[in-house]
Amino acid sequence: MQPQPWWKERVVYQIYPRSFQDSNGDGIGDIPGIISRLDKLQALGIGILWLSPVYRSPDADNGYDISDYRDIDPRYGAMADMERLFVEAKKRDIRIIMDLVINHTSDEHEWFQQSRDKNSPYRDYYIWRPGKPGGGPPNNWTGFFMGSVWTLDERSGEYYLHLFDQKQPDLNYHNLKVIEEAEGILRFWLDKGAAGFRCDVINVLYKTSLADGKRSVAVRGIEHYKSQEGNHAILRRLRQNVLDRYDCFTVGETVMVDVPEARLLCEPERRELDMVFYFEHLEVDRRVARYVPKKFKAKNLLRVLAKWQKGLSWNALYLENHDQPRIVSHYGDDGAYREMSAKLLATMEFTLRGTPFVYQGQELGMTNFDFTELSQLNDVESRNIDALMKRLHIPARLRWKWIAKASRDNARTSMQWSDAPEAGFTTGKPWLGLNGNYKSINYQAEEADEHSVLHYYRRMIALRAGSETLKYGAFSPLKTNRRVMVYERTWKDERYVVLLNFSARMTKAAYTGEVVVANTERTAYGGRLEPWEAVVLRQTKAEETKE
Ligand code: ISL
Ligand code: CA
Repeated sequence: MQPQPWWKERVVYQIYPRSFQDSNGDGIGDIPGIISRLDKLQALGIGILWLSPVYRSPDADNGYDISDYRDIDPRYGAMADMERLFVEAKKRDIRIIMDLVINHTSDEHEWFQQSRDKNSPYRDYYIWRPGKPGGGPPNNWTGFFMGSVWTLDERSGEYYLHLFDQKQPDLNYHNLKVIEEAEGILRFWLDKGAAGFRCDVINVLYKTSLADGKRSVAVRGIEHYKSQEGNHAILRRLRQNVLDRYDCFTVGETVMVDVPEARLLCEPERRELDMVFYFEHLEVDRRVARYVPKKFKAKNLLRVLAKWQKGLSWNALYLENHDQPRIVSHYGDDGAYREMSAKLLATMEFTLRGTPFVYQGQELGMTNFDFTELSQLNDVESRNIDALMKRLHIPARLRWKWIAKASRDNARTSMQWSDAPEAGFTTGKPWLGLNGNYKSINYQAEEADEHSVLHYYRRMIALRAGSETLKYGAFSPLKTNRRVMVYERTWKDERYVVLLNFSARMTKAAYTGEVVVANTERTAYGGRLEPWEAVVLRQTKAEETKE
């Protein structure tokens, strides 16, 4: 086999800086805090860090609204701290990728402030339009955080477009200057030592037309800007002019993509992105977007996983991030089987083909928050959804039930380091809140217990690192039903069979082989899976499988 790029060999760890480690008692995690925990990340075995935004920001969407791309927000530290982080990470053979948020800026960015003046050269950096002749916004589009995408700016009497919050105006990618600015931002961080980018909502940059959108419950108008040819051209240009000149990679967050669309965005011969985050595998138990639930079935999950495993030559594997509920509360059982199911989900993630991403706390089996009312939440999306559902006359109890399950704040509570006050995250008061279960679920306790979820993650990371079959072997689904999924990975003479029981019932699954890893103490497999058991069997060509 040809030597493979380093970003296929390594595991990525996502840090949401504001909730990871506070170093100065203001209740907000920061860069010195991250540096103080690097040894622990190295011990976990990860080789790449992805930092959610640490740039200067007024914080309307927790840093995804940037007011200066070349500066660190004082809440997180100074540029000198960031430079020290690059150096300290490098010492531990950890590379860092930055979050690239270039679909929109903050409304407090200098460009937007200038842009409010009709005669400014910056006017054309954003998308300004007069209202409809009879009054009202220029078209009928609705955004990702609900409501119209247009906000009227009193100063110039025109509307500006924002697919997200009104404090996140979209840049105008019909303007070459904007593309050049983006190139400058990429170069700036690559020159500082970044090893690549996670590219925020990167398939909606280019708005082909501003015509009215088709009827739709959510994001009306998306057919005019999702994965357009103009967007592909921009990605190719960024690649040619900048990215190809550095040893780096990109993973694009691509919204509402199917396999054919994703292939156009990340198949190697296209020379656009290196991988994409899609969402379909996290939505098999949802009806409308993320908020209306439906029953989980293992076979639906395997069908989606298989489609993407077969459809793309390389996957970005993830089960959690800062926008998703905790996976153990989502597809696992965060009660009696928390540890078992967290380990089962780890087994699944690390035995699929692609680059695995672990979100902070996932390696501890951290659960959804235990908040009891909306006022404890901070997330702009949760608040807007609640308001929308209220207008639809959905009763308060049901609204809260749905939001509590799906809110983005589930993943944003403080990292649980120890059983000390505030879980060792801060000596002050955390900006969001701390899960009451931190006394038992925390890094320190799990470090001391060799049967913990943390130790299991270490084991899975090491197992993948040492196995060509797990990294590069072909994937095929073998068998599935409501509760169980079985798939194989094959490479040369070796075959791994992965058996996962997503239920509290004992289940039969007749396969043979030597046990490579299991989330139980077993050393041999006899054809029956315990509740929430995960087993990986290894066979070589000589042996026969019986089904
Ligand atoms: O979070 C979502 C589902 O609830 C998505 O709709 C999300 O808004 C979308 O995936 C885009 O996410 C990214 O860009 C947003 C930011 O709020 C998210 O945190 C970020 O991951 C705007 O920059
Ligand atoms: Ca701090």
